[in-house]
Amino acid sequence: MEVRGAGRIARAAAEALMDYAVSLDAQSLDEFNSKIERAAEILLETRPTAVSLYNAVWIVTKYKVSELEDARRSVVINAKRFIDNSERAVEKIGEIGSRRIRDGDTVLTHCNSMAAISVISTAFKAGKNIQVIATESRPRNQGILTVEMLDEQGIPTTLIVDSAVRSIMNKVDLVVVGADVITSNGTLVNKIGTSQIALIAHEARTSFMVAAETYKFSPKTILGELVPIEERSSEEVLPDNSKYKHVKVYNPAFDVTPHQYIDLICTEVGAIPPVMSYMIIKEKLGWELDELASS
Ligand code: RI2
Repeated sequence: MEVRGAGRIARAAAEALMDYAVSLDAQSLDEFNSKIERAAEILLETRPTAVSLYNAVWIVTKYKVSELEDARRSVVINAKRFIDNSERAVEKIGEIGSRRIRDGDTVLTHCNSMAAISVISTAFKAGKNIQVIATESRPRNQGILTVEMLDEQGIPTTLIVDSAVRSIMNKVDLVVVGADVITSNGTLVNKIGTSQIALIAHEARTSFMVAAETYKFSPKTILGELVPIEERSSEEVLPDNSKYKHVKVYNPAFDVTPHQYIDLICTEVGAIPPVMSYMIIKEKLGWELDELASS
């Protein structure tokens, strides 16, 4: 949990693989490949939900070479390119998504998404007079990180508890959230609480936008795989529950928002309706079904 945010997790994994490849002691290409494969497995085990991690590891470890030193070079080149593209994607999402924010709008965001914050701050830097409402995002309160970041930029922000969303939705013009995973049919998996915000926005006819790099789309969902939802420690919710004999804590970190509640997904290659998600997986991520089935 030291690295948080789906994009940051992906970049950290790419960097870790790069550093490991540079210093890895191997006598043959086979030995290098199997050590990199093991490192990739260890990284993937750290977070079951965020597909950004899976895509980053896949992109960085995809090379076809016959010499050991070429393999080492490939990992370094792939990782650097991934990190660079990922940072540029966040900027581009800001440019594209901010066009949806009008002067005078109130924007609600949840948790701490760099992609969503990029949309908000790009609109603010363009001179739009906006207000932000940020949820606390229990149980780890990542909303506090968001308000800190917005405050540093001078963006007027109101912090609310998660359960105040319905009370305030009539004052909101647009909801912007990030993504941990987007499936092939445009379903969103994001920080717990996102789906009830989407439902409330839908009821109030408030637009709901997702800001997500293309590597947040999950290729495996084309094969029908379900997205595993990480359940985190009970101590995040109740620091000491040993005094209760009949109480347990259920603490899922993410929830599922159906595509019907999403107006738009803003990626670095354009703003798309959720039903176009399949195209992103096929054309941008370039996955082939047989490759997927064997990975
Ligand atoms: P960026 C976070 O989850 C939040 O759910 C956020 O919406 C999502 O990652 C995307 O964040 P966690 O990994 O990649 O902190 O846009 O549990 O920064």
